[in-house]
Amino acid sequence: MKTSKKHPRYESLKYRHMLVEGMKKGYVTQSGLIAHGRGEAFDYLLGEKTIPEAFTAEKAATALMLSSRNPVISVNGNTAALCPKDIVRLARTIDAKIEVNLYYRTVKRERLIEKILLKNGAGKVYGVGRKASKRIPGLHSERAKVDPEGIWSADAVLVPLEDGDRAEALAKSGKKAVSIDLNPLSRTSQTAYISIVDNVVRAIPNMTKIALELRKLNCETLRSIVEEFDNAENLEKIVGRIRTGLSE
Ligand code: PTJ
Repeated sequence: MKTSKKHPRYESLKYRHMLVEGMKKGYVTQSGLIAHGRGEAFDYLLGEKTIPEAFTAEKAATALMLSSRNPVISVNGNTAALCPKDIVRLARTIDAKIEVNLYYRTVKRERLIEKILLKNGAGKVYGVGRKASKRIPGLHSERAKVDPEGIWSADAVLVPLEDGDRAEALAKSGKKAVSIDLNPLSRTSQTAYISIVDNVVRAIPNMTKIALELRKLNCETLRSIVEEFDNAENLEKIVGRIRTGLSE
């Protein structure tokens, strides 16, 4: 379906249609559409823009990824539908690997997402089919399956649109999880090492822009940016912002 660019909700409708297309092609799940609806509701409460707290988290997260030994970006169905090119650009800018990791895992979906990422310029895509031969301990969903060369050996993992359990399991395996989730109260946001409360379509390009600046800095300076960031305090500010916005 074609939507006029003059429509006041053009952007929002465009992203909905991208997800519906992804579902028709078989790589976005029906639950992915429901998850998007929940995200939209929080985005609305946050003004559908990158709030200052989100930008601060994006900066800390970019510094973390840049100062990590083996950073990996995890990609699911929704992310592949919404911003595949931006994911590839970010991966290239911060020198990170890209791994397909799905909650509703099927080899067909993995291969379709791999194809999209390759078409958008990715050199290599991890975690597809038998390559996901390791299991993250303590995680009982299909998300546990990871690539030994990707998430398994990563020290920092960027996880857009999670389902809750993984940030905790990644932390227990000694990895630093960076979440992108519009819900500041979700289990993912509450357990991630750095929680970015922003729409993935804004957060990923923001991180690329930030990375172009930060990658000029040395590792020590990057680490001090990460250390100065207080995730719990940042999340509290975001919840406060929603509360104030509603009472106004
Ligand atoms: O592709 P798969 O099989 O890995 O499945 C992906 C989904 C998204 C279906 C799966 O991870 C899932 O069920 O997720 P949840 O538990 O519904 O959580 C998704 C979270 O992402 C919710 O807290 C939403 O608010 C948030 N969210 C939705 N859309 C966006 C978003 N956050 C950032 N940007 C969005 N565009």
